[in-house]
Amino acid sequence: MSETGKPQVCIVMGSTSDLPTMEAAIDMLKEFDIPYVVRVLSAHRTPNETLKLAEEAMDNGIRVFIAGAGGAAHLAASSPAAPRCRSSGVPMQTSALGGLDSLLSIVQMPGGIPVATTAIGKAGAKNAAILAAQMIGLADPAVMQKVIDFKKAQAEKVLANSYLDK
Ligand code: RP5
Repeated sequence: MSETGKPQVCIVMGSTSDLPTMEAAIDMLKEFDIPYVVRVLSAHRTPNETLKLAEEAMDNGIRVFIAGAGGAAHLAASSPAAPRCRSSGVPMQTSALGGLDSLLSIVQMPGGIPVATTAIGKAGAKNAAILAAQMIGLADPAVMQKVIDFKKAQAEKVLANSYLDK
């Protein structure tokens, strides 16, 4: 938990249709006890409100954006307009092109617009939250310990089923 208890991560998605995917990020932030806010805003449909969210983010205690968007997914570039925040983009799986459209539009940011692009879909949403925890954990040992514990438990689960020839 942050010292102030204020949200440190902003999960933003372009549409409510992205929520089933982005719940994987919400679940991970809950596991790490990282306070968060969730907003639905679109870089294309609500550009002014999206920019306002980015502008106000730092003053509101936000350190990391996780932006989920599909198709021509500009949202991950809009949210990090807040210069002191870090941003991950989660490409949504789309019915038209399977998410390759989302992936390429998020990963191919022009120079000067850093966005950490994750895998397509739920795995990407989960990884964006773990990445956020690792970033926050650099200045918060309690969060970093939770990430370490998570990874240890994950490894133990794999190793518990490692010998299939018994
Ligand atoms: C994007 O357009 C959203 O992130 C969503 O993935 C996609 C489709 O949105 P809807 O038409 O389902 O609202 O902005």
